[in-house]
Amino acid sequence: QAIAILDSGVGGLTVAKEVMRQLPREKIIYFGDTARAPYGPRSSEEVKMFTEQIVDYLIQFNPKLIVIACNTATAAALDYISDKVDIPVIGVIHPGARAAISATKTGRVGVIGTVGTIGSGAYTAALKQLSPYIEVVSQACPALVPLVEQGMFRSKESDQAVIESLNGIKHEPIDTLILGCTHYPFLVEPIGRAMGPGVKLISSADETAREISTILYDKGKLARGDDSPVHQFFCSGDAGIFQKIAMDWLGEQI
Ligand code: DGN
Repeated sequence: QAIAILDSGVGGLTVAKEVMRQLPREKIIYFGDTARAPYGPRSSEEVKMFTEQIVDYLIQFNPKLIVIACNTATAAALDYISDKVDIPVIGVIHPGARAAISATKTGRVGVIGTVGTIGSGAYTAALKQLSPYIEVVSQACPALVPLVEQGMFRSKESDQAVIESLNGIKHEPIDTLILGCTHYPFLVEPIGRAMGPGVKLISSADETAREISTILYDKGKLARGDDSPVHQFFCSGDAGIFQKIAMDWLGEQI
């Protein structure tokens, strides 16, 4: 049985890569809704409906766990999808919040994400639930996802877009910044340069992979075979660009 991972596009590949690293025996079935990305500017009702459609598609493969590897869809649909299916469903917001709480020394944490994620307040709620006195500053960065989806994550345009997007938050006295969108690890270098060495960048991917491992271990469902699994990738838009970005990011043929 595979682990199903979904996102609005290529962003969830940042989580898939970490799952492959931490759990190399697990087979992954990935779905990127590239025809309808970005999800960030859409209403939460619409994102919820899209997420449900993708889950209905993925469930035919009989996965053992579903990862909503998109912060926007996690904020809009995690509870709804968890109630709907009878296998574990995990999102990326709580893992990201946990990693940030472990990392911060000053208790001042920044969050960047899509308009949908930041507008939902889901990170602030998750952080304050873990640590009530944490101070949170947030910034939506709507310009970044479309650049990543076009494969332009190592370009002058994306460097410039990162600088402009972070202009506000880089002056805040934070010591930790959550990359609250699974597309942003593609831009980790320019984001790091823009924020400077005093700010630790947190991606949900590591912690999400650890959570998957814990759940599968508890259920006795970790893969045991010695063969390398053959992963499957689906997207709803242009398969050529998706494949190019995925092979570049994952460093392997797909
Ligand atoms: N990768 C998604 C996220 O983490 O929010 C959303 C990207 C998007 O579709 N705007």
